Amino acid sequence: MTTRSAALIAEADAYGAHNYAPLPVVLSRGEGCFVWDVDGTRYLDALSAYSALNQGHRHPRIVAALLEQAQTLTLTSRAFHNDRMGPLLHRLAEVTGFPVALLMNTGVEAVETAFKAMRRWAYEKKGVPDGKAEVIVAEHNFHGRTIAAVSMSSDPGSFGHYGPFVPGIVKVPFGDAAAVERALTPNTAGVLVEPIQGEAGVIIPPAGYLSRLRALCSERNVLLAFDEVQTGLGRTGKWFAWQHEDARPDLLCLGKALSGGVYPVSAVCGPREVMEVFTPGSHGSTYGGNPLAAAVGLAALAVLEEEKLVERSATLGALALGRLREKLASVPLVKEVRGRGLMLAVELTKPLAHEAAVRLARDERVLCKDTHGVTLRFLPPLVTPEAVLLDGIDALVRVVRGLA
Ligand code: IF1
Repeated sequence: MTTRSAALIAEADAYGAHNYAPLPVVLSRGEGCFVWDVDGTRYLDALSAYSALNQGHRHPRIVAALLEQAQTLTLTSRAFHNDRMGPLLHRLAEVTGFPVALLMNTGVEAVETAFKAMRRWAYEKKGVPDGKAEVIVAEHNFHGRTIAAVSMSSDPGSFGHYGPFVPGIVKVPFGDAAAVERALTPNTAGVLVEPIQGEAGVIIPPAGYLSRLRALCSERNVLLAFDEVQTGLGRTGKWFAWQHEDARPDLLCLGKALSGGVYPVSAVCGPREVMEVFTPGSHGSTYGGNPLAAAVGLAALAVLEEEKLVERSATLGALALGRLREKLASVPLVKEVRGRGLMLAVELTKPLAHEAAVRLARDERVLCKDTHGVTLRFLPPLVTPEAVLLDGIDALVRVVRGLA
């Protein structure tokens, strides 16, 4: 590590809270699927800020939209209208098939908004006694870092010493629709899950799980909400992960790639009969739906569509998954290779995933992230050229074989 990197790390360490333990890589430039550190070393970004960079770093179309809008109008608050929010809401309706959306900023705010919608809908439309609403969530979920989000978590690293927690949350095993059925009560407002669990290690539920949840929620007058902050907007080879089973939810949480990797934009999309629970003054955010966010969100969606990045994710993802499985099949250290679209993971039989990430960065110039000790996630931008992607996959294979 050079003195410049070390000095920058030391500065951040001296003045910042230590709520992360980053790899000792100091990035200073990004373009497309690549990033460069302060010493000019180039890396393949195989994390994409956990799927916020589906369109790649500094996509020219998205940056241009940001810069143009920044010269015009950036923020008005929602005390007034602005000329950019309506077009983004309209585009979201066309892309998601949901007639109404509520714009926020971060992913967890979208999840909180959906959580509030489910509770308010339960009291005002379903007739659940006030204060008694229950929301069913999946164990090993990740929905963000707010108190409500960590109240849903089953990871002590997320919820430890943050109590007391939000009541009315029922946790059931992910992928087990019968467990959801057993947990339903007359006070159940909703079921909230990630269609594929990201932080848990790209956990893909059994075929039919999502459509079974859909059927159960319809039968029992319960709202189904999918947190697609990470899986949405092309990452899994469909516009939305729920489309792998055609299990349309009642509420769809979006974030990350809606930002085009340049400015936080998130949204909750749903039918009018649910979203109308939000009456003036009942929910909001200073920055929610601001003109700069709307301009960026419109460009982010346009890039996904015009560059056919959803189809690309499906095609390249299948190629990458096949190559990983073929090349790691005989490696005893590998427990499972999972993936859908360009949301891929390699689970090891020993907690060596962090060491693998360290070696990938140091020896192969590929940036990945480990999770829960045993799983390495591989989420390159959807714009990654095929040859670069395959080189990244081969680098991952070399490192894993070297650990075995
Ligand atoms: C960090 C994890 C991933 C998400 C889903 C909501 C949110 C996230 C499915 C909240 C955010 C991010 C948070 C980021 C690291 C990353 C992450 F490791 F934390 F768990 F992706 F798996 N729903 N995930 O994945 O969105 O409020 O952050 O915009 O906390 O460092 P946010």
